[in-house]
Amino acid sequence: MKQQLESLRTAALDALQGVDGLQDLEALRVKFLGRKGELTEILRGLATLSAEERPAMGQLANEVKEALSDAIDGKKAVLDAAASAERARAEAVDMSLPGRRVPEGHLHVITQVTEEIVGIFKQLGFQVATGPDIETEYYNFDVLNTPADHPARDSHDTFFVKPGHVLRTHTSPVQMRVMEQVQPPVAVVAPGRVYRVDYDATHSPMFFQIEGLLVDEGVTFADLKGTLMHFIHRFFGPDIQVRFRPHFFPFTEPSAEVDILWTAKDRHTGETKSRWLEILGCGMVHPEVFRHANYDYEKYSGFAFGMGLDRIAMVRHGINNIHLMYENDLRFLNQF
Ligand code: 2NL
Repeated sequence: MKQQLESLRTAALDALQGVDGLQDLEALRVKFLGRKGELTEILRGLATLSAEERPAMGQLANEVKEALSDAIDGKKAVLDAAASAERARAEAVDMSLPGRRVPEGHLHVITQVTEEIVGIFKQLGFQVATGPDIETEYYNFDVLNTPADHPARDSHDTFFVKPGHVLRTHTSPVQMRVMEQVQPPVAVVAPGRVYRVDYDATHSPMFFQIEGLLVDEGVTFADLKGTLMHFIHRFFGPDIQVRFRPHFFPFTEPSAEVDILWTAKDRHTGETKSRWLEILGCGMVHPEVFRHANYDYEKYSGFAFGMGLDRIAMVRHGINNIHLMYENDLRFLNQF
């Protein structure tokens, strides 16, 4: 039995050398020290020994058991330490790595231009007004002194929603609705979507416009000119050259169009070229418009203006096709 115990010890310690995983280690412990293991098997033989032999053999068996148990515990500590070191390595976070960027959005180029223009007029005391995209023919044309046979009222130029209703072709109806609500002095700007039957590189059937209206006692064309010059110099810079050109609108008299001398670098030849670009239309509000608004046109006068926001954005950024701004291609939009 002594020999059995010794060779068990040797075999177990040998086997322990080759163990490199916690599962194998547990299997080894069961094989040698478990309730049905090899040591238990040998110890059954104790009963057959004489009373003299039994204590010494019992003591040896205990020694072997302790020795194996200690060796296994020692090995377990080594394997545990290796496993936790591996886990620490695998789960390590390198705090010096750069973070993941969250994609950042920004305002659409037309919204940027709109907010900048609205901001300039707000600082002059204008208030912002809005209204519906679907308008009655009455607000879109009649009250604006646009006769029933005017070409703009044709279905070739205007989207008719149902008889008597159109997609507004300008934001003037917004100012008309304001005038119905409040007596002068009024100073409002009305930015918003407008619609016309038109499609080419510089026209989209839906586009953006801002109009302005100022009415008070004693307002003159000089006020119109001073206000618009202030706006143009703030928006396009103090050195920009400006030209007022006589024009006609049914809702203003006299009327003018305003051009700026725009200098741009030719993208192909690189040479700089200057040309007059129309940026807005304006005029003194027609007495007929005041009559529809129930304003006393003997007492009050006023000016109005309108400009295409898409057009302004295109001039400022050298965009040659209006549709680029409506295609939502981020490679285009992110440039602004
Ligand atoms: C343009 C020209 C203009 C107006 C709009 C207006 C509004 C009222 C009364 C009188 Cl309620 N006029 N608006 C006046 C002159 C020109 O727009 O070229 N727009 C893109």
